[in-house]
Amino acid sequence: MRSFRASENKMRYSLIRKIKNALIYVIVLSMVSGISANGIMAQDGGGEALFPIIENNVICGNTAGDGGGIACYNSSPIIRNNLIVENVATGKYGGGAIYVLGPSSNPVVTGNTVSGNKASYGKGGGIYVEEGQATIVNSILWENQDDLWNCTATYSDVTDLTADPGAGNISADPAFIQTSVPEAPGYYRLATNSPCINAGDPSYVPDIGETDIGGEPRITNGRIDIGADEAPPAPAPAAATAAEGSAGPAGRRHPRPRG
Ligand SMILES: [Ca+2]
Ligand SMILES: [Ca+2]
Repeated sequence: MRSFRASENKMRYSLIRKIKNALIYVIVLSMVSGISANGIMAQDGGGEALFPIIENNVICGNTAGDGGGIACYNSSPIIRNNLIVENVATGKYGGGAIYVLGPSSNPVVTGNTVSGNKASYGKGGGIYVEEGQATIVNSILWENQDDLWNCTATYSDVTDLTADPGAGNISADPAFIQTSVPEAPGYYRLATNSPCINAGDPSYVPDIGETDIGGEPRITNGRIDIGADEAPPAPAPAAATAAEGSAGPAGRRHPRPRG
């Protein structure tokens, strides 16, 4: 996984089609005029650049004016299977994790874990849509300082279901496996008892080559999980089947002692 330092960080998507497997970590940039700098900025670049893919990144600990993690300006990126955690927006709008601006912005946000992000003004510490619209699905929006502002999500795990209703939404502790090290394999992954497992949109079909944050299959056990991490496949029943098989046909596994 590659780390980006602040000096490398003003990536305009007029030049970059995809950003994948990056660790974007602890970038603190002061607010500038207009839209502020941030972890990633997707900006109108024309053609394909309007629809970049931002996937499988760990975007954490960044601070910016609006859009601590990602800002979209008249751009419609696909933002999928990222961890976007513990970022801060200090500006007068919000979007600790994601900030959407510009009337032609229509990002698709799917399979992300968005947690622990903050906004100084208390609105949209998770995702803040100022203009345009965002399609948000299969995502954990948990314990941000206000998960969603001026947008809705479906098949997602939200902190407050009354504030953020949507088809298929749940509100339950995601049961993160927590470590303090962003590079650690367990960082914000799901424990085996997570309610997010197999709770995503049942009709979701991954793109070719799309994986979860760990590079593992995006769908296991027949249905996508909510958030960036897909739980491993359930243990194949082969072992149990073999055990049953060795025990003989049903009904004869517990023969009564004779005699
Ligand atoms: Ca699953
Ligand atoms: Ca996984």
